[in-house]
Amino acid sequence: MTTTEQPPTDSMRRFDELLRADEKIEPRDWMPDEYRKTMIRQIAQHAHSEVIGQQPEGNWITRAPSLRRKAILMAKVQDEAGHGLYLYAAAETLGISRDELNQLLHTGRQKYSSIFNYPTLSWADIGAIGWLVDGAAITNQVMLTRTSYGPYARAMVRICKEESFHQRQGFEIMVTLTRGTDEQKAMAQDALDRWWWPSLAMFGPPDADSTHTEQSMAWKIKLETNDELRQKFVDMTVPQADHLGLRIPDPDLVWNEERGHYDFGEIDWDDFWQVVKGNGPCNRERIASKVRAWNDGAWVREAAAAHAERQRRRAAGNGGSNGRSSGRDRDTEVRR
Ligand code: FAQ
Repeated sequence: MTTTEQPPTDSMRRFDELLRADEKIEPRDWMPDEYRKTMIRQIAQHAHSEVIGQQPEGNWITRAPSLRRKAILMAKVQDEAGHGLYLYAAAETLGISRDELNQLLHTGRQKYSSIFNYPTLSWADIGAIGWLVDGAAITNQVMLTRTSYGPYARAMVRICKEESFHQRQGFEIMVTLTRGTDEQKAMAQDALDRWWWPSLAMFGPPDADSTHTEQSMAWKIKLETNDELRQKFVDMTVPQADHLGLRIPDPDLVWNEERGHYDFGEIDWDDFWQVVKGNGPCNRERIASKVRAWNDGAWVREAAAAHAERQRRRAAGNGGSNGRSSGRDRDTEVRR
């Protein structure tokens, strides 16, 4: 039972039944207001992360060390924009518009992931982001392919496929650097030193301090807790660091035979909360760039809306037309 405070209505019973049967909640289904709010918060935060997450890597597109690396990085950054768009579309099915979501982000009323507030200081950071940040993102998102809200779960399936390509391209950069000159190896180690702890913090606060985990688990939004996912990520990543010949910057990291997992040191949660509150090294810069891009893009949104409106009017005036233009109409359109 997920809604214990009032006597259950038929709608609540149906919602609970869907969850119990591991079926998806769809936009047409009744859902408790708090479920809707939680979904909007999480999906929006996720969408904003994908969009803001373009900035640290976008910073290296002009400085990628070869044409091949540049083409791959551009494709990756474009993928992140696409993920943001699927996710905004999923959030819109809950009755909030993309404009509103952007306003909430720009005015600090919605969050994005802490990880994107750290600077990318060297090319090795692009390897470390793909390997660690995308690696952490997939660990969390594989779980979310089975989350209870249908549009979010379906968006996650496609996103995970692309994230796993991103993770591999990052790892491949790290392989190349660690097999290179001493200077390149040092760059790779330095990137791991700086990105390791923020990547572990990405999973959110420890379970004991997590505000939403208990309710989100009851609603099957989350199927694993922050600490369980963090452990999974550490267990997966330590052998990869060994393969690269890199040292994880944690003196307490040790295999625990009894638990069948790695033990690891304490995360600096004060640093995490400072970053979440807006005081990380790049928070101000990230939001300022986002707002600038949004304002600069106003004319594109206006032109697209005017074009859609003209298409709609034309289709409406077109008697029995199904609203789709023929190839010939499209040709005429382009010439005008
Ligand atoms: N950063 O009660 P919980 C990517 C907040 S995508 C900032 O545990 P919850 C792809 C949380 O909102 C990365 N804030 O929260 C990519 C809450 O505050 P509120 C993004 C955080 O929701 C790769 C408070 O702390 N992925 O990287 C963070 O149950 C490379 C208490 O926390 C997603 O968003 C944080 N790290 O669990 C793109 C996945 N953690 O709202 C470009 C979807 C927690 O009450 C390049 N999201 N907070 O004021 C989730 O799975 C969950 O929302 C968690 C947090 C697990 C992040």
